[in-house]
Amino acid sequence: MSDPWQECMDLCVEVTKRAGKMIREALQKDIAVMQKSSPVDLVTETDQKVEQLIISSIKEKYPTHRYPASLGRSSASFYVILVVPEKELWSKNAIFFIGEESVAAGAPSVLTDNPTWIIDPIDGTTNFVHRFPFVSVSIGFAVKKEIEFGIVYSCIEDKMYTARKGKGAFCNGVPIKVSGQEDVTKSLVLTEMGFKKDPEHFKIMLANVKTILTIPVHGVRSPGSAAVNMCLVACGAADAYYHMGIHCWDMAGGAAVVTEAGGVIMDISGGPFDLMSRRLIVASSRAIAERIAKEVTEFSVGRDDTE
Ligand code: LIP
Repeated sequence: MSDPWQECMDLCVEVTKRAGKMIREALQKDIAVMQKSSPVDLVTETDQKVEQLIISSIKEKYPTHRYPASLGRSSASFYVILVVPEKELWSKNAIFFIGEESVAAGAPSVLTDNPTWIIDPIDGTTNFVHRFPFVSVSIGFAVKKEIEFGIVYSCIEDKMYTARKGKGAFCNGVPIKVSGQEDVTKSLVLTEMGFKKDPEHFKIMLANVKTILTIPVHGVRSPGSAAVNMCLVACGAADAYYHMGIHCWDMAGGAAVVTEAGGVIMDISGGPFDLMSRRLIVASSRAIAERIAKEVTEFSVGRDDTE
């Protein structure tokens, strides 16, 4: 049987390349920075332009792909949310978008069983603003809430990570595999550290880093792009990555890559991974993922589909 999503994946790789080129060109110019939810939650015009490029390119080929709900016209003129009758919202044949900047502009963030493009135009916006070289375009495509394919283009490094469910993971066309490391004391662990508005959450985040370091592990690193972090685990350059407080668009592309590279993905509690839960652990082995789940203290980050 032919692969129903291969054509979407091929388009995705091509569009992601163009998006990466746009980001590299923007790095040559002045970057105007705006704030979203807090002084450390940044967005630039490039994030918005790249998402417009991605969504309009997909819509050019597939004009019926759309946002999932009828919210009317949002304040950003590009993000025209289709008004559709209530009964058609979850229509069987519809294919939806969830995009970081579309959601910021008022589009819904709901994952249904319908095929859904999950798009982060710039994963690592803070890195982009500082020209710190881990900046990626990340796109995942989920069907029945399972990721069918994922593309992460680390566009300054020019590394194109691709993964199709059941068909392996690749970097620039070359197959990649996790390290297979089982011994946490020999592992390199990735996480992200940032200011948290809630002082209790901030304390727990820092305490978690101390707990992981004192296992001891070989080291803890923070590259600054969730999608790149997952790809670093996927190609064996790191052995684990954990994070609380990211979004489905930060996770969808990389989740496919790390899973297809033989990695383990789970919730921070050690339970099953949930794309809308805003938290995850990925690792080279179940032993390391479970040990991190045991060591890390959780704090509440809400969900992508209820905020
Ligand atoms: C970012 C993540 C990063 C995390 C930031 C943010 P964005 O995504 O990739 O790892 O520390 O808080 O979520 O906002 O650049 O797409």
